[in-house]
Amino acid sequence: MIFLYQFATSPLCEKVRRILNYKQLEFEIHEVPRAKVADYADVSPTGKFPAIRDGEKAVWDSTDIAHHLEAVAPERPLIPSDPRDAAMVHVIEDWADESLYFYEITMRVAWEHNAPRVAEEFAATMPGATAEAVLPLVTKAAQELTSAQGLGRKPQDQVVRDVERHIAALEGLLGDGDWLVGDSITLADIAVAVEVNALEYAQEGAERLQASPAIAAWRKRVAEVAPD
Ligand SMILES: N[C@@H](CCC(=O)N[C@@H](CS)C(=O)NCC(=O)O)C(=O)O
Repeated sequence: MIFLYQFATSPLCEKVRRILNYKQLEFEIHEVPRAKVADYADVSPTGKFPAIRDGEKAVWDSTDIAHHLEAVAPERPLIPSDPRDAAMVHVIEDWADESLYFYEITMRVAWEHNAPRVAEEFAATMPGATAEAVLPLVTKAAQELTSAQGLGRKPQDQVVRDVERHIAALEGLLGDGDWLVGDSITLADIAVAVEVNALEYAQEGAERLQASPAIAAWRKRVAEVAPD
């Protein structure tokens, strides 16, 4: 049995759930209380989640988890055997995890006009907490994170223009194909789809995504093949 340690509201944790489901692996979810992260240092010494425990082995970081699962459950592959395709999957996954991730955190959680849309979901992971009490805390944490990273210091209209370029790039990558790399689902599709799912919580993200039937159809394909 695999144990997944997660924050339910994290797209990177959604990424791991979808990988596990695509690979048809049994797993049990353990929601990490945000105030007790230090108690989980044995599964995630960085204090970041997702992390998994698979038997004796603990693996943290969604990319390392994806590669671990690919090694132990190669039957339904998500990383292509062709080296160029594998390289492309790696680059696209990194774009999702290290760039798109900060756009979604900025727009979905750090921007005060969008944050109320996610307050209920954050509160649901914190026993006894109300959405009203949770909202200022998660927004402040996201503002500090994105300010330190840099995106949080950009004017909002510039961030939206960046996201428009990212959405156009995603449409360009898809072209007339069904998947981002090759002719079957890969880790790249899952990594990008979870960030797009999170971007949709932001009003500006939802408006731009509504204008793209190709992205909508691709998200539906990902959700069918790799469900949450
Ligand atoms: N590169 C890591 C990033 C994980 C990450 O940043 N997780 C966030 C939730 S989405 C987290 O644990 N944040 C808490 C913190 O930074 O203290 C991965 O892909 O797993």
